[in-house]
Amino acid sequence: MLQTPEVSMTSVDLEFDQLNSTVDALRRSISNRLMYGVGKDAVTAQPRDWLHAAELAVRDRLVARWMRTTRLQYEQDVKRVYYLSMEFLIGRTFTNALLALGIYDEVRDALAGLGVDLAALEELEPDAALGNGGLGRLAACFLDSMATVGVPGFGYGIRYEYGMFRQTVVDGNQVEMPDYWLRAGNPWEFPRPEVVYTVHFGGRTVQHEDRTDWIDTEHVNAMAYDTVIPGFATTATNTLRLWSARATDEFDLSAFNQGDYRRAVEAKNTSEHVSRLLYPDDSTQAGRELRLRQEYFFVSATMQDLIRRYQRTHTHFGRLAEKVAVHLNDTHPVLAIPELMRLLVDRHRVPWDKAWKLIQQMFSYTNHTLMPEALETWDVEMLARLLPRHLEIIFEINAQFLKQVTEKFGRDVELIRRISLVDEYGQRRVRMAHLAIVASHKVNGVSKLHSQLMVQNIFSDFARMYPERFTNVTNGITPRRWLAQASPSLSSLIDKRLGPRWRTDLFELGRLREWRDDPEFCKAFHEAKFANKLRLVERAKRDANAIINPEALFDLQVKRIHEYKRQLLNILYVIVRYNRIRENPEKDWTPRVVMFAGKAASAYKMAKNIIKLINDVAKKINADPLVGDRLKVGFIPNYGVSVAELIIPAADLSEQISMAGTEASGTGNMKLALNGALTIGTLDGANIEICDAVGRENIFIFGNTTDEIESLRAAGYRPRQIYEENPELKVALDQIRLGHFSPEEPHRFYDIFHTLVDWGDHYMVLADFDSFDKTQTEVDLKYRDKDAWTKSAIENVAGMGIFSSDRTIAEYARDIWHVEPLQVT
Ligand code: 26V
Repeated sequence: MLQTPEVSMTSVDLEFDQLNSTVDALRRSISNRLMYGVGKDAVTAQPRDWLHAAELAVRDRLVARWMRTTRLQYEQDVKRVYYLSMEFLIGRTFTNALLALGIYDEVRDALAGLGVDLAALEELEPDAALGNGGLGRLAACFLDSMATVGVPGFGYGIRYEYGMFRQTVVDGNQVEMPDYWLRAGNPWEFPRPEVVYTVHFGGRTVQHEDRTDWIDTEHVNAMAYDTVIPGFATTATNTLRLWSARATDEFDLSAFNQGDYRRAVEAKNTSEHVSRLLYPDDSTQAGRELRLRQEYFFVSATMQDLIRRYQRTHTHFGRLAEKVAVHLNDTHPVLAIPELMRLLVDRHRVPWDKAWKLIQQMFSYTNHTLMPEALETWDVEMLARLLPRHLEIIFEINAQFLKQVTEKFGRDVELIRRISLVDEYGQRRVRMAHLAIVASHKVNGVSKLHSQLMVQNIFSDFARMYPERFTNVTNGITPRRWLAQASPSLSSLIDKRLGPRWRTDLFELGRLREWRDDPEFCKAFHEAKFANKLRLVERAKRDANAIINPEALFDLQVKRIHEYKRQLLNILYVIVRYNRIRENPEKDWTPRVVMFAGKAASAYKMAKNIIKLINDVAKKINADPLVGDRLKVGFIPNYGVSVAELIIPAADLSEQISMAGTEASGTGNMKLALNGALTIGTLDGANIEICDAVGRENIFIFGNTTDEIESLRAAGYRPRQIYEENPELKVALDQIRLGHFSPEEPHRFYDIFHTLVDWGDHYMVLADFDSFDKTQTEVDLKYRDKDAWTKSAIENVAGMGIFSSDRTIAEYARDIWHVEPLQVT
């Protein structure tokens, strides 16, 4: 640890300006920041410079709160939560900070006084897209909620220089572009060059009588970057600390002196690769070693930081578990367990049993997927090479664990094989989820159904071993970003009826039910939704030159492209609907705009082909004069947090159509319902709880349940039979097969056809088609009855109280972390 000695911590009271936030004061601050922070004047300033200046002025107003919260946390010696996640999908920060501080209008007016349009600036900020999908966005919602409810929580992760790739669509195909989000600098982060830890790799271990040493390692430094996380309507703030890799030696001076400049910087470059980019993929072997290095890199720095912070106020480790909770966001940070064991036992000489006990009290783990292929395992051979000491520790943990298993269940060889931390079939591998469960006092799933399936299926042996360990905490979303920020029109309508309190107590929305029969309120609600549809229509015109009819039903499926999420079911139905319209154009069709958005993992061929199919189908339908406004199909590129904020509030219908038993929770489903979209969905993940919350008559449920899926499979599922027996479905599938949408390359979708018809249709698309089709007809009927639709939309918003991530965080705090909110007065 290269900490500067703490002599620099004096108790002199600094004199600094208390910043107030009147329009005048803000205008002055922004001007000052433009001059002295950015180094421009009003003549030379570009829009980006104004954004930067405004961001700095806003940031200044957060810093005093941040310092104060940090001081209070020390004074109250509070228990802290370390939320470890490989992903944080933050999106933009500027607007969020303005709303948290309650100075949006003031900053808008201050900028207007300087001749600058706030809305135009907001759009210039790049998204911090340090994540892939649901898991990463959940972490970001949790940061917002922890700060808002006052839980002293630190997010810890990696400061990737390249985040999630930018998706462009060229000729209907996804093309990935690098996302160098730091290009223009990141005004929200504070580099902490004095907070640096060395992280070791490789080498070997030496056993001494009383200790083990890990020697001959290579190393890289981890340097901290801190971002303030403001709480909403509270002065409490939290910190997101992201680690960036720095070479331990700047360059090889002797190589440099010999004129070999390339070799001189080579080692530096290689070691700094570790924080270069976010893994966009869970479908290739390539780069696995670098990914393992990333995982260890960030947890090692984090555990060293944890110990250092604890030791600032404590002389021995006896109270560590009273003061610290460590949460594992999926298995990616699981190496924190052997790393903390190593630090405690090898470095601080805590006896093994005592250290292990502390760890079990401190750690907890959330599982985010049941897909067996997504459960992480690491090759024993690779671990032995990169982290030899950690492998020894894992083996020791396993030995003690298997002893307990035997004590409890007798010598059951099959059980031992299944439950062991080491998978001995073929290449030996360490099962990270097993390690997480053994070391944690609580393990949770992310929806009721998922938590139930978790203990019935993938973790059933563990549930017998440790029944009290397993629990559910249903996911949630932050209403600040997903309603207040994303939908100003709906928010201000709600404010007029309920006041602003719903932002921090989402159950308040329940009171909207009082007005569901009030024609005036229903009209205003409809208008607020319509304003959001118009906003999207205008953007579609501006950015894609697309003309869409705002009166049409806006049907939205937004999420990662994956077979289990079944974008194919949706597009198949679109094709059937298209054929019907062509057959009978004169019928009184309910006009629809079907929109898709989402990224495909770059190595996931099938997912990329699904994107191409959607675009080919869209091209054909949108150009067909016989169809006109009755049906339009669009693929919106580059789905991410900011695109979501634009399109989710415009949706009428939310497609949540995964095969039952595959979507752990879903959080897009919550965002859409909170914005007044009605869900068409299967009884999967959190859809079930959404159904309970909004009422069966305000949601469109279809398809086979998890039990039915299982029986179908057991009875021998035959998709070809469904294909043969449903003539309209057969036509649609044949059109796909024969190149109706891809005449220039008739076999383009050969694999899609056969996957569904002949290769087992693993996600049972055809089995659910008929039910989906019939339910879509109900959707049309209801949409034609504007009042009934609006009433249901209101019921959806009103029922969303339970899906606030504030509720989720309160449950984690009470049942898992055992932390109290900070007292800020
Ligand atoms: C795995 C890997 C493996 C290596 C490369 C990068 C990578 C990235 C992500 C993952 C696991 C993703 C799991 C995930 O995102 N699960 C989603 O979690 C949401 C929050 O709990 C939940 O709502 C979604 O249903 C679930 O799919």
